Amino acid sequence: MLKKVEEYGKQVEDLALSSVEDAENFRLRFLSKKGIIPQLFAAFRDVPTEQKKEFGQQLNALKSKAEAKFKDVRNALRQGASEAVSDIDLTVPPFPLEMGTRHPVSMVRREVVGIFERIGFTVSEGPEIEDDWHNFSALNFPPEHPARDMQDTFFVDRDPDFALRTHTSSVQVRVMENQQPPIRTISPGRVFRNEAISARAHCIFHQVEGLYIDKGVSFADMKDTLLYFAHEFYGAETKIRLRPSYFPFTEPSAEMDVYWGLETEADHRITKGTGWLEVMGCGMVDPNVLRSCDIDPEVYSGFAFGMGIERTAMLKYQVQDLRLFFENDKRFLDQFKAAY
Ligand code: 2NL
Repeated sequence: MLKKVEEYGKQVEDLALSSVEDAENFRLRFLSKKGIIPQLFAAFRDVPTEQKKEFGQQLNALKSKAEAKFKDVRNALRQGASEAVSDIDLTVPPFPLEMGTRHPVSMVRREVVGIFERIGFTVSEGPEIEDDWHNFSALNFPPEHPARDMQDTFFVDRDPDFALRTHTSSVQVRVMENQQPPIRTISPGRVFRNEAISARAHCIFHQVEGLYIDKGVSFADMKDTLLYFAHEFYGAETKIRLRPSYFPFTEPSAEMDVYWGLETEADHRITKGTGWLEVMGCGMVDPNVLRSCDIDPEVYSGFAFGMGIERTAMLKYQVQDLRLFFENDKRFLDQFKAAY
């Protein structure tokens, strides 16, 4: 028996292990449950008592030697492999992806568009750089109207004039030019005005405009459509009122107010003490505008309306400064996770 242990000891020393397979075969042969060394331990019981001490010592030495050799070889092989391939630990779990949120301007735009889509309006879009005709002339702006001034409009080119659109009415002019009534369209988009930036104004903002043209469309149809919108967007109990106003492209024109209430100090501040809040402009499309687009005002009539998205979002989410919508400050945007 002692001889056998000695012989195995020599084998353990002499075996050259140069690959992962060699090391694994070595482990299976000597160290695994049914390997040589456990078998020798099992045979220990039958060794005569006077030999037990020496045999035990030799056996333990063999086991240590085999284990140490296996460990060394494995470590050497591992190190070699990691140097050859990469030291990136592919088992480390990834960083969790941070959930983003929709921008508040997008949330309001989608909600407003959705409300009008449900009553048959389709979405229309158009270019952000417009010619004079689509942005001004077709919309009944007289040649000397102040909105055409350099101070109000960003011009890209002069004679012929091209400018950044100042409203999305230009999109609706394009729809009317390309399609005879009935027309029911909603035009969301980015618009540009040369204004000083403040808490209430920005040179870039977003609008949603709507247009409905058909035979026999009346001011009452407009009021009922806008009341439906107010109930959907501001709440089922919302009261509205229409105040006379002026736009070059509508006649008559009006501002729509919703009743906001006067419960808190903030209500007093934002409604200037009246309880009423202006939320959009509207009116019956001027016959001159229809004529410009080859629609006969003797046959057709219609209404149009427009609202600012940032302004609407400021009311909905109680944002005090319009500039926050353009700064992309994560601390601001993160606050809309709950609204999305
Ligand atoms: C506002 C007011 C308004 C319109 C937009 C419109 C478009 C065509 C013809 C006639 Cl093609 N009108 N749009 C009408 C009235 C008001 O917007 O305060 N917007 C922010």
